[in-house]
Amino acid sequence: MTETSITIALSKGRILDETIPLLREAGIEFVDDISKSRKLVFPSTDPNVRLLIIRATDVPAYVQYGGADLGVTGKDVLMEHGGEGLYEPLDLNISRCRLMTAGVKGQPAPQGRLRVATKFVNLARRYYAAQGRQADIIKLYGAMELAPILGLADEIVDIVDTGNTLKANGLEARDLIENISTRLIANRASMKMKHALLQPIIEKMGQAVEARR
Ligand code: PRT
Ligand code: MG
Repeated sequence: MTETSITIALSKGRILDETIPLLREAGIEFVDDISKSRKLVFPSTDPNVRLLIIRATDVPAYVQYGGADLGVTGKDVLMEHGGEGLYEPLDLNISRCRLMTAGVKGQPAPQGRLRVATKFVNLARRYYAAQGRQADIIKLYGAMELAPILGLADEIVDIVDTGNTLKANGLEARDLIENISTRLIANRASMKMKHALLQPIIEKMGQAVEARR
């Protein structure tokens, strides 16, 4: 990769739809019809910029290790990753949600040691430690809502938006851990070496975010 080109790692899924209009205002649009493509790397209308579409959870690693100069991912994912080697120049204020603890409705968490099921194991470990609660963390990759119902865990740590998913599964939200939104992240070395290329993109995306507030 030369100093004149940059790579931006985008999260596929719900974040992508809301990222596309912000990129457009920075002059960056897909050339291909991404819905019909099986590619992972896409050219853009800016000849200096190529775009990756990858899993949200993989975006921090790509940016940390320089596979991409910029990335777009949720604050939840960044908190779980830890943020080493990353700058976070912009809050994109999209895909907003809350990171919460939840448990079976009407069945308060037991005193003493807790069993907690989550895909956010690092984050959960830090959170319960900061609360002074002893917790055994059980790593799951999806359908966290099942764990308390089947007696696998006393609580889960998960993303809540409307609360409908919790409700449909007989659970209730308990404590707010963090308000979440999508962030623009940058590789530390790229911010120095490619500043002239990155700065205008960060600035224009920032203006697009402000215009929507
Ligand atoms: O699907 P995959 O395993 O590839 O990854 P992913 O599920 O992390 O991707 P995706 O696209 O579903 O979500 C990516 C990011 O979107 C998250 O990291 C959050 O930053 C953000 N986000 C915003 C959400 C939600 N809102 C959301 N509602 N991520 C997940 N949810 C899920 C939540 O896990 C739960 O199952 O929606 C359900 C809760 O929604 P309500 O409205 O029923 O409360
Ligand atoms: Mg998903």
